[in-house]
Amino acid sequence: MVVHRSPADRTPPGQILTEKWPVLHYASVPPVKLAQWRFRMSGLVEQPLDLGWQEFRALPAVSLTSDFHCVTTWSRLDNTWEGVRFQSLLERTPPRPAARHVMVRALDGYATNVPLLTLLEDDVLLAWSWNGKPLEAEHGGPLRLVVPRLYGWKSAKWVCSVELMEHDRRGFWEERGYHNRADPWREERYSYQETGDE
Ligand SMILES: Nc1nc2c(c(=O)[nH]1)N[C@H]1C(S)=C(S)[C@@H](COP(=O)(O)O)O[C@H]1N2
Ligand SMILES: [Mo]
Repeated sequence: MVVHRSPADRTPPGQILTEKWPVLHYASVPPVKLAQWRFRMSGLVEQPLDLGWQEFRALPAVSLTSDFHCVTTWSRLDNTWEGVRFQSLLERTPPRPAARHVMVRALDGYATNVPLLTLLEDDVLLAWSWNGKPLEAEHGGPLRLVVPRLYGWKSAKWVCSVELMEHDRRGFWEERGYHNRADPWREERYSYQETGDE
């Protein structure tokens, strides 16, 4: 049986639905030339990965629809993303047994940390398309991370590398007062709310 949840049921506490798609980043849109673009995977992996754009696009692609929740209180439902599941990357580049955490880095100098288990969820992907169109540069094109179950700052735009780590380290906003875990259903917005189990 397919259960259709209403928009209200899909809106976490303290969030307001928007049909528009706001643009949010701390600096400016980095220039990207696809011919020079690289995606690297390093740290606790059996073999480091270094792919060019054509190689990345040749990975198995999926189309997934999910909701997006930004800590500044807007949520946008039903975004259809096309890209590569994070799972697929790890099938290609198996993690070492000690890997527990991931630092995701972007071309504007941004970084965000996510637990490896969260990135292995079915709905997490590195996306190059949104609602049937190529992902616009201001929204993270050519490639961004999408982690629907966490606040939007974990969905890094202009992704260029991921580092698998044993111990957790905090990313850009996590070091500047935002919550390490960032689950919108628990309203984990700020670091002062942390209890130590994240
Ligand atoms: N590289 C990078 N990724 C980023 C950011 C950023 O400043 N730099 N901002 C984050 C924040 S705070 C949010 S809410 C989302 C916004 O994505 P959007 O601009 O596509 O709506 O991107 C996230 N990813
Ligand atoms: Mo955000």
